[in-house]
Amino acid sequence: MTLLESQPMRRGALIIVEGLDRAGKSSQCELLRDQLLTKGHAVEYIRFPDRTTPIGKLIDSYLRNASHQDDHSIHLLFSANRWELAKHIQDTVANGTTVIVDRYSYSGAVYSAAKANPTLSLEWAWQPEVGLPRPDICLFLSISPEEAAKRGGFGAERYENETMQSRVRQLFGTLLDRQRDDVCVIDAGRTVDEVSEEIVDVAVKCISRLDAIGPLRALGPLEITH
Ligand code: NYM
Ligand code: MG
Repeated sequence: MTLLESQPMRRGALIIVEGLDRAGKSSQCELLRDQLLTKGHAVEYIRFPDRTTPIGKLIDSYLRNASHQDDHSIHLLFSANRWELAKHIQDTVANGTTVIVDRYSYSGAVYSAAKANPTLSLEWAWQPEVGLPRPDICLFLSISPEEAAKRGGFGAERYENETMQSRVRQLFGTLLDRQRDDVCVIDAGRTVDEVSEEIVDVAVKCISRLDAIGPLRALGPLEITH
């Protein structure tokens, strides 16, 4: 038996980082990537929305208030933007590379449902996510409204206002409760280093559990809690 045959390739992990605007997601994703690389893991870092694709460009224009879209229509574009990378994520993970994703289906469902459009419920919003690669772990960076306020004013993009953010916070709570198994809530109100240390620790533990988890799974329908 050759060395290759005796040591089958281990897959990478799919690690999602979620949270409100200003929770520090992007900085923490970059720190996590650097730490995992230092530890010898192969890593790729992806952000959603991916504004570089044709669909991503429509989303970018909408977020910058340069264009208008029906709420359902833009919602489905955000989802399509994940579907267009789904195969790439599957292949990358299968080839042994851990994929870190900055925002995913949770942001997708929660931000759209936060618009309080009577025909766009959280359940409706989740539906197009069913079947996408399911994260091995979702790290939710939790920050209080007070701490968020300390981190400076809102940006100029759509959704970056108090009303939306407080609805988003509430809906994240509802959604993450229903997906409890895969979620790890991180107190992101601490120093960058403290937060990073915990995130790296959780990510490394997740990678070491992959044999027990088995192959990459798919997102299922929302659990009914009532
Ligand atoms: N957003 C992001 C959505 O509304 N739906 C989605 O599916 C995703 C991935 O885009 N305010 C919103 C949340 C953010 C905005 O993201 C841009 P970022 O990470 O702030 O660039
Ligand atoms: Mg933002």
